[in-house]
Order: sequence, then C-alpha cells, then structure tokens
Amino acid sequence: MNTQEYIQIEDQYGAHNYHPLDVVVETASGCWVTDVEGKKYLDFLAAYSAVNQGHCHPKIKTAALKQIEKVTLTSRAFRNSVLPIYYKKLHDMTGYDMALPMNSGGEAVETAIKLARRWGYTVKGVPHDKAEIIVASGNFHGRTTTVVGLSDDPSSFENYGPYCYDAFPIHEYGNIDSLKSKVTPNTVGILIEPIQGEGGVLIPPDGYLKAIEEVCKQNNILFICDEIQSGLGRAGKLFAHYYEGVRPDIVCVGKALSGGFYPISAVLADKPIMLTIKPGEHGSTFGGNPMAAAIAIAALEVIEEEHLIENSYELGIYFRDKLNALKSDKIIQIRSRGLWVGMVLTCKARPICEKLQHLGLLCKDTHEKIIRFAPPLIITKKEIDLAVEMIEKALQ
Ligand code: IF1
Repeated sequence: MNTQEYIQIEDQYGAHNYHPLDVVVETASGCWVTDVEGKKYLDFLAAYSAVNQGHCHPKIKTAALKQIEKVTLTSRAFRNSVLPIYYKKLHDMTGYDMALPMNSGGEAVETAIKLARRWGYTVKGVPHDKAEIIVASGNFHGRTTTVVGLSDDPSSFENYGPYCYDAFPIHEYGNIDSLKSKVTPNTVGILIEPIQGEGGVLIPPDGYLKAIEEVCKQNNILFICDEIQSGLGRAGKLFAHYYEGVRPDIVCVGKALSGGFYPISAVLADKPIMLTIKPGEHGSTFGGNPMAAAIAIAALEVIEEEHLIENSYELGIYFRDKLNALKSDKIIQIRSRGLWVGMVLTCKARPICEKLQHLGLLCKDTHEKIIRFAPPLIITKKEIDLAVEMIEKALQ
C-alpha cells in the first residue's frame, strides 16, 4: 500500500482527533524515520520528547526483549523483582525519597493532584472538599477530564465540562504577583510546567520558579512541577527546574522515562507527602509492572551512559546559534533551552512544517505561528547542520 491508501483507511476508520502531517512512518532508528515509500526524514519532534534516547534504542530494546521472555505483568497484587531496582534508580538519579509509578503523563498529573489534596486534608488541615491547586495560564498537563479542566485553551476543554473552577484557580504564567493574588488558606499546591511546551517552548522570566518556591514555603503549599516534557534532559538539565536551583515538593515525569517503548510515567516526592496515600487508595493495572520497570531502568541508564543531558545542553547552544545566524525576515524570535527550540514566525507555521516534511525534516507547529524543534538527544552536529540547511530552504 502507498501513503495515500494508508491515509484513506486511517481517516475512514479512525477518530479524527488529530491533524497529522501526511507522512506514514514504517520504521525508525536513532534520529531518523522512514516512511512507507522508503523516504528518510530527520525527526525533530522525537515523539514530543518520548524518544529522547533516539528511536528503537538497542539497549532499551534488549532490556524489553529480555523481560518479555521472563514476565511482563504481575499486577501490583504481587511484588515483582524489577520494580525495587527501578524505584532505587529513580531515587539515586533524582534524590526524591519515593516514586509512584503510573502510565501516561496525564495519569501522573492526576496522581500529583490526588497527592497534594490528600496532603492538604490530612497534614495541612484544609476543610473537607475545599482544597485549591493554583495552575498557570497556557498550561498543558494532559487530556483527562479533571486535567483539561485546568486548561484555558478552548480546544482542550470546551464542551467537556462540567468543571470545578474554584478548585483550580489560574494565574498568569510568569507573573508572581498574579500568583500571590490567587493564594488562599485552602491552597494546597501550585502546579506549573517549568517551561511550557504547548505554549511554544515558553520560558518564564528569571526568578519565577524561585519566587514560587518562596510563596510555597511561606504559605505551607506544595510546589508541583510537571517535568513530563521538559525533564530527563530535554532542556539541557535532568530537570528544567534545575536552572533556578529550586526543589519542588512533587515532580511528574513521563515520556522519555520509557524511551518510547511503552507508556511509563511516575510521580516523585518525599515520604511525608507520598505516604499520605495508603494501600488500596490509588493505583494502576500496568504502572510499576516488570515490563515497565525494565524499560524505564534501561531508558534512564541510556540517559546517563550516553551523556544525553550534556549533549542536549551543548548541542542546544550549537543549534540555537545556527538558527540565530539565519537571515530570514520570517523569524521573530528563537527561544531555547537545551535541544528544545521554539521558533516564532511572522507567518503561519503549518505550511513551513509541510515544506520541511517534503525536504526531509519532521517537526510540529503550535499556536499558529510557532515551530517546535525537539530532536532526539543523541543528535550530532552533522545532523543539526543538515536540519538547519532544510530550515533555511523552507523559510525561503
Ligand atoms: C497529545 C502538547 C506536547 C505534556 C505535559 C503532561 C502531558 C503532556 C507538560 C500528558 C503531553 C503531549 C500530548 C500530545 C501532544 C503533547 C504536547 F502539544 F499538547 F503540549 F508534547 F507539547 N504534561 N503532551 O506535554 O502526557 O498523558 O499524553 O502521556 O497529542 O495530546 P500524556
């Protein structure tokens, strides 16, 4: 079958909740994907940072295949021999006492909300059903019904209500006075993305995270960081919040925690918060199973062994400098942290992404006039040079 035949079947039998580029991927390796016609593309989206380690990474593949031969799923009704090692690995890498394993990023955010509320009622002493969690304008935390209720983007939340607006007051992202004005005695958490991905790699002003930490300490509020997209090296540090030297009380991770093999997410926190949820009060059929644990351990080891965080930091600067050197009157601004770049244009971004697709580079537009670039963190200078050549051509 050719590209058009696949697209016809997909559009006939699949829900229309996406508007993908018309490239039908069949195989992938490292930073490259190949479509059903045999055409190769450089992947500068990396499955929204889920394949930071590169596509089909051999070490993660071996770990997955080995685990398939042993046992894939025990459920959490029984213990398994991989989960303890995975917990210990997360602790050693991040410094948090404990982890709670889930699957999708949305579930990790749901879990963080439940943890913060549970802590609010049982430790802080907030009156029954009154807990508030302050969120940010322009946020993206997932697609579940509670989580879309945090969004101020109609395409995410409209006609999926009812919502409980009192439970999730929205402050203006980056504005600490706006944040302070939303704090009440019932505030149990402040939930933010340290860099907003869907917002087009939107980096808040310096001092914002530090100020949030201050507000949280002064008012006995939990600082919750959604590092699902920004974390695990994408922004040039293990976590994007490291840039301000803060330590959130709760951190959500996902995406690259799996290297793209299986949906894996987790919530990190210290004991006084994590142990407010008791046996039987939260869980998941798949989270923390041997398959997930084996894949996540390998995915984390690859990040360390191949120095992907350092590569993201250094090549991020290289990529940004090359983009800044492009002489195009269509570019308004280049925003970047690590290998995560938002290019703000004067024109619509989607046609440029389509042009780039034809040239052999895959990336994604957001908010009409912004293109996001986020290659796998194993990318080389040579591949970045290739990409920049294509970007220059597309802008012409
Ligand atoms: C889609 C965006 C990226 C996330 C943060 C939680 C989640 C996500 C910071 C939920 C998910 C995705 C999902 C994907 C598009 C995408 C996205 F443009 F919508 F914002 F990556 F930039 N927190 N992000 O970015 O994780 O439940 O999906 O595992 O199509 O919805 P999930």
